[in-house]
Amino acid sequence: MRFLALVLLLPFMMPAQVPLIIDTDAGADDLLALLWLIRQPSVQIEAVTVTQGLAHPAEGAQSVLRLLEAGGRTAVPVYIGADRPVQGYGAFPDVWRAASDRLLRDELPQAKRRPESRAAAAFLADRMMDTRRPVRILALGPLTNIGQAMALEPRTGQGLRELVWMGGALDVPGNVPQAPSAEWNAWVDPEAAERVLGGGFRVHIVPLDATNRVPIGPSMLKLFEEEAREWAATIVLRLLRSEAESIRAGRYYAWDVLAAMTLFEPKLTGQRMAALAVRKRPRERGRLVRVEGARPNAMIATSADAQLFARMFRTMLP
Ligand code: AGV
Ligand code: CA
Repeated sequence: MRFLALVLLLPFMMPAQVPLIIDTDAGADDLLALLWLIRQPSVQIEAVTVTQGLAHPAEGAQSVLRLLEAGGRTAVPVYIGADRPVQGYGAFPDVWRAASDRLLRDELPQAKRRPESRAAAAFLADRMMDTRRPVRILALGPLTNIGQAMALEPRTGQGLRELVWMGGALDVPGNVPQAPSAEWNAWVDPEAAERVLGGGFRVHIVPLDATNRVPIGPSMLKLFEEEAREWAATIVLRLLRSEAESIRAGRYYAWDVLAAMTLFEPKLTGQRMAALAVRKRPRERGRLVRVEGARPNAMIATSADAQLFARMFRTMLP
């Protein structure tokens, strides 16, 4: 039994050598996740694709370029995605979007490089088909870019080793006021999430069930206020400060950082296979549900180890 569990889990413990594409909506915790990954020397970041979500893609790409340059990863191409979800008009609140668009503008100089001219979905459609060089995707926002890539190239996904997505809520309440059982990334583009769940490749979801266990509270902010000296720690501090209000109110979590860390530390989350579907009708839009009797199509992170998370997060203080 234990052997069987290990065999089933094995493909999810990915070696760091498989290159990684980060698909992000460039919010504050997205940039924390990107910074954490930049600082792992073993990670081969092949590209960053910016999706609509918290930031607008063109603005988000500027934040990503600034951070990559500061971290010395100047050869990583950055692709801009479409401005609208695959279907519908779901969008994050304007105030969140405006704040996300401005991230790192005062902290880091404008990047010397520009984003690629090719659209994110076109790049992904090709890359996800290349079976000679398998790749992983870490998706940290609405799945628009990947959903679009799948529409462009129906055979795509064969070259995708694994897709890890921060999104959804399964056995816990959602975080979208207008659809209480949905999580934001799923609610903004449920059609894209549905395509990904039906893609036939390995999907690993890090939903609110797991991220609820890793709040970033006032004590973490205080720690960085007191100890941040080196550049990366200073950037962490600035990004946390931009969310100080939510942090003090107990409403801030290391959503995307947890998803990034699961690529390295299988012990960080409890995991289980599940057969999932996503609802699309207005009141339930973006809600993840289990499908009785269907074949499992995703691995779900069901919980997280808060202490291990805190230890890993503190490595950003040198
Ligand atoms: O629902 C979690 C997703 C993550 O990808 N995002 C934030 C992370 O980037 C949406 C979100 C939920 N609550 C938020 C969010 C808040 N209070 N501020 C900004 N974004
Ligand atoms: Ca995000």
